[in-house]
Amino acid sequence: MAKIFLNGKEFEVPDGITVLEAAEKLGIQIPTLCHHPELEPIGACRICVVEIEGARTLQPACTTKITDGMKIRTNSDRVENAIKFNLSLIMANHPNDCMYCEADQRCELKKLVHKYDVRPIFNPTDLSEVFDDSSPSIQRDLSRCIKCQRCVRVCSEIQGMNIYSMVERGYKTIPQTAFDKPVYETNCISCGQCAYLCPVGAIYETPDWKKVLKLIERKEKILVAQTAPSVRVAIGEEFGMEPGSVSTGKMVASLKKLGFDYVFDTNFAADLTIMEEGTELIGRLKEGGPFPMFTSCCPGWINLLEKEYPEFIPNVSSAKSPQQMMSSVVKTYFAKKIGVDPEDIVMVSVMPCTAKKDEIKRPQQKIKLEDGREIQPTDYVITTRELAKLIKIKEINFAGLKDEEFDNPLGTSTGAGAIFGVTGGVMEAALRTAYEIITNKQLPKLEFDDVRGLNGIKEAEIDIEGKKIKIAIAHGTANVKKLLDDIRDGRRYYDFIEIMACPGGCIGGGGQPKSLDPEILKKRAMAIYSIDELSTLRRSHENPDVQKLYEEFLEKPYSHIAHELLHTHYTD
Ligand code: HC0
Ligand code: SF4
Repeated sequence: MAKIFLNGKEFEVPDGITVLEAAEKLGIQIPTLCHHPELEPIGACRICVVEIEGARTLQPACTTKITDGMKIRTNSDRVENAIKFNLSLIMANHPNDCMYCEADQRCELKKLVHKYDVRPIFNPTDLSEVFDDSSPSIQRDLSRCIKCQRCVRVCSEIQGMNIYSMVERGYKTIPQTAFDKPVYETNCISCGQCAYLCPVGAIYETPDWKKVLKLIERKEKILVAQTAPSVRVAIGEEFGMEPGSVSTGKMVASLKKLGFDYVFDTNFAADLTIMEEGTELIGRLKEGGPFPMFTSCCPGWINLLEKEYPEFIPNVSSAKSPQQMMSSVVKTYFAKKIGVDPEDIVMVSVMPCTAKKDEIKRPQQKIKLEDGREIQPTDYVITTRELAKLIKIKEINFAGLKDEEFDNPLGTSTGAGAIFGVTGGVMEAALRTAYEIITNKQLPKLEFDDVRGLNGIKEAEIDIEGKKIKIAIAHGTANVKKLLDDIRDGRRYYDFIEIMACPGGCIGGGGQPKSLDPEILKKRAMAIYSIDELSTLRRSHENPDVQKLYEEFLEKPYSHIAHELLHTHYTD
């Protein structure tokens, strides 16, 4: 432990931590912009400066390590003036047309500019704008960039993709792609982590909320929504609720209030995915491969597969993701049930993910109707943040809403479907079903502890009737690449692998509410597992509505019609 004096008071703090970490532990706020708990500190923005006795200049709190006896001031006039000055330098090159900016109320810069009452001290410089709307998933308006480099760092440190680097000098410095290519023409996998960490509105999800708002207000078609497993454990954060709150009923109620005619649960389709993917796994186990088999539900992973690891294409499950299974079933089975033309239904998905916006545009995902028309199953994807934006625009009091239930028959789900939203969850759900179908016995314990937790790569060996199945789970694309490289080069072998591109799985998706809480993924994961624990049904094959869907329409897993509607293929 080290003794420090912070703003005149004596404290003991652990050795080796930074001034910023020490202040956070002691409940003293130091403003930051480039800092993020998931990234290595770089001291680029100079907003976290503090006075340290004996040092000639102010020091950045994020990179300065505590030493024994250190005397630190965070509240002097000198510190405040420096923060104001540094903020005004940023504002000299930053537009102040906040009413048009996607970051709106959550902009970290705007909050600090307000707090420190900063006015630009120079005339705004005419920065040649870089506007990139090439991607269906993310847009870039680099006239708003504050050079914090969070996008560059998350894309390289956590995702291992290295799509951006800082180019040009001085105030013209921006994060740019190689050869200034539009981001969609690079190897970008659309994960949206750069947008998730952007403190301002320089990178953001492609704003489909505007189109959805128009749909709601014009109300010309039947509006159907589906909500992904991890939206319900995060959306409350946008409305001041405690991180880790489960807001399923309020989320459904808010969509109904917005004007959706039906709200279905992607968790239902997660159960359906297990029936299809589980059957595929059992088939491969009987036929001897190809192994390893990979899960297919994360579209960021599918983009990585096609762009950088095409040799694994035959290994990936052909099952569509739950999002796409749900929409395919809505526009066929459900449309028939309610007697409407599928093209009179607009299907909107609420997802934690920006890559889902890209997934729905894949031509291989189209479905063929009985009369030969080919249609796109999902029409629009909005992120958790975009749904919150719509709720705020419509002045709906989210926290005060009375819980409502999903509609039927596509609203019932099991705990196995719920855990899809967290790393390891798809694997656990698949094992629960595969084990019981292969052995014809009930699992003595439903929880597979080895596949849980936030370690980047998890592995285990599962014994199913004497047959040992080696499994692995990877999340965060840098970890995923490490695992794939090891498999490709023969350093590791597995039978079944779950891949999620974002850290934590969908709970940490690029479209989730922004958070600087270092424990945020743990809190959201705990909320997901609590949904499973409280469910009466916890195995996908027990879902009565999934069983009914097979009886009435799909016949059996892997049937001809299931193949037509629920499976896809990949291209390099
Ligand atoms: Fe996910 Fe999904 S679990 S990818 O993370 O499989 O986005 O939450 O909706 O489709 O169910 C995201 C989350 C989903 C899908 C499901 C899967
Ligand atoms: Fe990198 Fe993901 Fe952003 Fe693409 S979307 S630039 S892969 S962080």
